[in-house]
Formats: sequence, structure tokens, C-alpha cells
Amino acid sequence: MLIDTTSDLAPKGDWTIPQRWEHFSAEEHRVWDLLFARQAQLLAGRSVRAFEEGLETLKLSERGIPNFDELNERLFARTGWTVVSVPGLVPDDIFFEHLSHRRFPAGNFIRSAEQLDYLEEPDVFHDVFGHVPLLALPAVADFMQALGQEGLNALACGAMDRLARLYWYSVEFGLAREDGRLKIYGAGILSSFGESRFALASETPQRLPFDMRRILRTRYKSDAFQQSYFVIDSFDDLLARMLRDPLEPLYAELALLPDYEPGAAVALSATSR
Ligand code: HBI
Ligand code: FE
Repeated sequence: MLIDTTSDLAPKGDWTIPQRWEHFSAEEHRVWDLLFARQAQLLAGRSVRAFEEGLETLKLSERGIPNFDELNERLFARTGWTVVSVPGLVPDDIFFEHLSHRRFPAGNFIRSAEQLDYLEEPDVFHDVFGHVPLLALPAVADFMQALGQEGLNALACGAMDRLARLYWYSVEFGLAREDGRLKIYGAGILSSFGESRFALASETPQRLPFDMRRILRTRYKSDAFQQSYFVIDSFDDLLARMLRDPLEPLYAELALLPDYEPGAAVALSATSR
């Protein structure tokens, strides 16, 4: 359901629309339950503790597509975030403006039972099951708001392609080391049946320590499992890096250097943490 963002039919303003939860059909709630049950079982022992805690705290283990009015009461009380409904992908400036104000845009539709594993753009399951539980953790809530602000800065200085890589290799496809074991925190993995296994078990991708310069130089493909994953030591560390190192000087420094292909094997000396 790709929206032509240039058409004058596109929603005006901030692209938010009423969720109209009562309009979701029994079949649409059934698809949510199917996806939820499958991922919850698969992710046991694979996802970071904060994800499981977020599902509990926000009562996302209840049945059916969440009613955002109820979800937001719980979420806002914890970290000041709310989930807002949008028709689908929204322009970058709108997206990061929302994040910078602690609003997470969630697609107001769900995939069909015939298309459980193919997604043209983020639906309510990817957005709410994948992204929202971690927003209940203060360090992630702060990180996501900082990313929103950095996104607006990146747009202003023509570096959105770089910032999108940081978003991709952390928020969407990030891994973490927890009690010495690799765990999943990226929403793109958490909401994916195939990649939830692949990301931790496959021998083919490389799994590298989080390295901001390396991430900003590493291209990604949006239609295949990752060839590289970046591993954080903790959300506090991820947040500290985001608050400590402004990205703009890095954009200038990296503009003079070549980018890396998604699976590039690069000697450690060529990058710095
Ligand atoms: N819009 N609704 C929505 N959801 C997204 O995840 C999203 C978006 N617009 C832009 C965008 N993501 C990307 O620019 C970021 O993932 C970098
Ligand atoms: Fe996403």
C-alpha cells in the first residue's frame, strides 16, 4: 500500500490518522494473534530481556491488534512515548520529526494471512510488536528520541543516507551481547520469522562490534537477510555513544572515504570504534 507522497491526496501535516481500532476485522485480529504466537515462541531465549519485559509491561501479550488508546496510556506513563497511526511509509522529515517528539509512527494496517512472511512496508505488527516494547526502556526511549533529532540534522546537511544506516544496523537489525550470549533487539529481526533464526544461527553473516564509523560507511539491502550485524554491549552504551559523539563531523570525515558493501570484510585497523 505504497502512498505516492507527491500526490496531493497524501495526508497533510504530520500524516497521522485516527487508528479506528473498532474497524479492524476478526480476521485482521487473527493474523496479529498468529504472528504474535509464532514470534513469541521463536524469540524465547533469542530476544533481549528488555523486549520480553516491554511485552509484559505494555500488555502486548493480550489478544488482537492493540488499541493505541490503551497501549499509549501504559507506554506514556513509562517513558513519555506514544504510538501514532499513519497510512504507511511517511516522508523522512515527517518520520524523524515524530521520533524527535517521542511519537512512534505505526502503519494502520496488517498483512494478510496469505502474506505472513512478505512485507512491502512496515505494518502494525512490524511497528508495534517489533519496535514498541523496547520504547518502554528509558535508555532506548532516549536513544530513539536522539535518533529523531539526528535524523532531522542529517536531512538538513544532506546525510540522510548515512543516518539511515545507523537506524538500519541498530533499531532495525541490531544485536546485543547479554550475559555473554548474542541476543536480538532490532525490530526488523524481532518481527521476522526467518531472520529471527538466521541472525543468531547462520554461519554466513559477520557479527561485528558496534562501530559508528563502520556502520555509517556500510551499505544495506532492504530485501535480503543481513550480511553484517553490529553487536552492542548494552543499551546504556548505545545511548552514551549517541549522546557523546555528534554525527555531523563524522559525515564530513567519511565523505572522503569509500563506503563498504553490506558484507565487506575489513581489517579492524581500517575502522575505529
Ligand atoms: N515511515 N511509517 C514509516 N515507518 C518507517 O519505519 C519509516 C518511515 N519513513 C522513513 C523511514 N522509515 C526511513 O527513512 C528510516 O527507516 C531511516
Ligand atoms: Fe521498522
